Amino acid sequence: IFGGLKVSPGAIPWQVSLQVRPKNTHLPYRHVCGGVLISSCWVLTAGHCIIQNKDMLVTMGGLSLDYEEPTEQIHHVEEAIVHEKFNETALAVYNDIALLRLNGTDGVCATESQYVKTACLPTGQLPDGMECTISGWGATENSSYGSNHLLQANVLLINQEKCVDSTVYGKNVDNSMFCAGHLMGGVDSCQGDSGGPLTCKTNNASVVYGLVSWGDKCGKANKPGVYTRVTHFLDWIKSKTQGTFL
Ligand code: 4AZ
Repeated sequence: IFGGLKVSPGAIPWQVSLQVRPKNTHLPYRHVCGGVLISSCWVLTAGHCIIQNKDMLVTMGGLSLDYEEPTEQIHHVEEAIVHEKFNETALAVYNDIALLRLNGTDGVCATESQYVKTACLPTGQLPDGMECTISGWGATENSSYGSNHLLQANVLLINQEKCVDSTVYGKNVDNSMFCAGHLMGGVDSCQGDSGGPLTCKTNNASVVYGLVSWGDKCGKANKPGVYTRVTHFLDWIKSKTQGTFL
């Protein structure tokens, strides 16, 4: 996160850290991406975060990547479902969404607490200019390695016509994506934040409106972050989780 502030305990309780290690090794798990808890056993993340043949776990309820906090829950990933039309090109990432099914019994995986809560799925489009929140442990203006403490920043939803303007991203952005940020630059998501939440508060509930996906570097003027448009994938999410969501 560029231009961010440290998150306070319990402020972004749906944030997860997706961590991987080579299969069947004792190498340490390392943070690769963010994700969003949407029900006890399901996490949304970006398609480009899924690396095949790796052991995967998610941590939630913690703020630091350096040590395990008493509030933290760790869950193994049983299955990663990447969108069938996920496609990463040199210019853009299309259908950049995946579902992680956590290991649990009788539909219980994550346990709700002050520090662990689900985000709501959106029910419709939100207005241009709305202020929303991004968060993650990704690269910052001071460190390309990222932050050991979870950071957050506020960004604005950018009009789609502006996002596809030739001075911004042009035709590389389709309607399964949207831009958010500040056209002046400085406040943005970055590498390592991918898959993490862009949430907006509507009717006092936080809805996961976007997932950190891609962009032209980070924090540059006229190159806002590009987010997976979660509303475009509601039917896909329902079809993949049906019967096991809540
Ligand atoms: C990345 O490389 C990446 N500024 C993620 C987000 C953004 C740019 C790059 C958005 O994963």
